[in-house]
Amino acid sequence: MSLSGKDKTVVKAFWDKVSPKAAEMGGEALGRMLTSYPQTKTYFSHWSDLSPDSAQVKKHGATIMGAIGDAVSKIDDLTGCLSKLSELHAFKLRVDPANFRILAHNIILVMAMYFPGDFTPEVHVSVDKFLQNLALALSERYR
Ligand code: HNI
Repeated sequence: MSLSGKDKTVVKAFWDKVSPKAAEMGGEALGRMLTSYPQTKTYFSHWSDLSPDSAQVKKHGATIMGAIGDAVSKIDDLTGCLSKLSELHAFKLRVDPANFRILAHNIILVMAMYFPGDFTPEVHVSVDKFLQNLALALSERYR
């Protein structure tokens, strides 16, 4: 399911709205993932606090959204852009790639919470496709 030109335009325009709030939204999405999908907590067992209010969760949520913002700006080459991160998650962090979709789901949810007016069904379908493509690019080095 490749991104059309229209998908890319829609994602970039929506990201322009989101980006001032992206760091905070990343913390919200990560905190929700860790609570609602507790199996994901195993990867962060070295952190002292995995609650949604945790400073570590907020900081890492901002880091993740920073990487996603970078991917938006390189939307024509997601595989190249995410190659290093894919390698890190595959061989060092050993994250099961099924979890990328779980995080993507939580990010979509938080986008709808923060931007209920802007998050139209049209935006939803393009952002969902983008995050699925991002998850695929992050899974590229698992071989
Ligand atoms: Ni992920 C570290 C980006 C999904 C577990 N992750 C990072 C870093 C970035 C990043 C950036 C920091 C890299 C560095 O230090 O050089 N992660 C992303 C992105 C996604 C993602 C863009 C998907 C949208 N990561 C996930 C998922 C899990 C995950 C779904 C597990 C459920 N990531 C980790 C762990 C670390 C990590 C664990 C190391 C955290 C630490 O600092 O201890």
